[in-house]
Formats: sequence, structure tokens, C-alpha cells
Amino acid sequence: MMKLYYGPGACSFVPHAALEVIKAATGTDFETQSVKLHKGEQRTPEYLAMNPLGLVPVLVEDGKPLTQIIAICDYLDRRFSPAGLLPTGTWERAQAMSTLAWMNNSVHPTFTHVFRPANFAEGEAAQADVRQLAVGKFREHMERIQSMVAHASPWLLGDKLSFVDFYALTFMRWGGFAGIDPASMPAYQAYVERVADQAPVASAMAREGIKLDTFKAA
Ligand SMILES: N[C@@H](CCC(=O)N[C@@H](CS)C(=O)NCC(=O)O)C(=O)O
Repeated sequence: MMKLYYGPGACSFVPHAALEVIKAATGTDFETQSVKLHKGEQRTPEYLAMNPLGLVPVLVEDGKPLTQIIAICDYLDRRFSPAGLLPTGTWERAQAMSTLAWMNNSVHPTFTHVFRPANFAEGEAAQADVRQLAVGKFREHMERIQSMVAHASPWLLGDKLSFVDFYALTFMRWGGFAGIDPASMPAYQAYVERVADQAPVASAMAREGIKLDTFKAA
């Protein structure tokens, strides 16, 4: 059985929600293992043997680990095409991968600068600068997603939920931690609430013990 190693609320939510969509569409079950990132469980010798980068997610298939969200999403879509996680047209699929790649290689690392500024600068003042700049950049990325949401019908790629919807939900939660009020992006917020209401997404959120309530007014 496939097994996903995930950190509650982390980017691993993208393949996690996808596995729930696959389960609903095809009946294929999966196992999960929660990895508590704040406790450093991603850096134990056992975990590093599976993923030397010490990151979630890892998908284990037939005892073999697969890392990197884009590779995991591509694998899941090809293996379980009836779940409809990516468009089938070659061009449309490439466009979807383009959005997914942007989320993974631009939006996501921007938040890493918010969350772990000590990885990017020495000294408290420099780290505060890194964080502040990254919050502004992250907000710009969220606004770009909000402009995509304006064309969602009803989901970002059309009539089927996809990886990019799960990433969009994850970013809104992260934005809340960064002090970005979801109410300041009402179209994005309403869309994320709809995504969260879908049964497979709700199941993954319940397993991770997460909600959309990350923003706390100052
Ligand atoms: N490029 C990687 C990024 C994975 C990543 O950044 N994972 C974060 C959680 S969102 C992580 O495991 N962080 C643990 C740490 O920094 O120690 C992927 O696509 O899988």
C-alpha cells in the first residue's frame, strides 16, 4: 500500500488531499505517517535514510521513496488517471504543470523565507528584514492566485479538483500565519472555503488536524 509521510499543515497537504481524491475515485487506499517538523522528526537517521534532504512529503511505493511534490503529483496523476487530477490534453496538462511548478518553486520558497529567515540571514535585524520582504512578496503571489480564482470554474483547472487547488488552500493558511488577513482577499477566501468543503479535502484536513483559522487579528 502507498504510504505518505506528511507534516501537519505543510506542503505535503498537496499529495495528501490528492490521495483522498484518488481513494474517492478509485477505491485505492493509502497509509499515512505524520512527521512533526517542529520536533525535528524529519532529521532522524531513519527519516534521512528515506529522504536525505530531511523534508516532507515522501511517498513510499513498494518500499521505495519518491520525493519532491512535482514528481509525486506527476506520478499520482499518471498512475491514477481516472481521478482526473490533471487535464488529459497534452497542452492543458503542460499549462497545469506550469502553474504547479510556479507554486512549488516560487510561492512556496517565498514562504520558507517568512518561516525560516535564519536560513537566509545572520543576526536578528537582518532576519527581520528578510521576513518582512518575504511577507510582502508572498502577498503579491497570493494576489496573483486570487486573480486566477476569478476564472475558476469552479476549480483552478476547471471542473476537477487538482493539486493546484490544494496548494492554493495551503498558501492561504500559511498567509494567515504570516499576518495576511484572508478577509483582505475575499474572492480567494471564498474559493478556499469551497475547496475545504469538498469531502476528500475535508478528510485530509481532519487527519492533519488543521483548519482554515490560522489568521489571528493583532
Ligand atoms: N521542493 C520540495 C520542498 C519540500 C519542503 O520544503 N518541505 C518542507 C515543509 S513545507 C519541510 O519539510 N521542511 C522541514 C524543514 O525545513 O526542516 C518538495 O517539492 O517536496
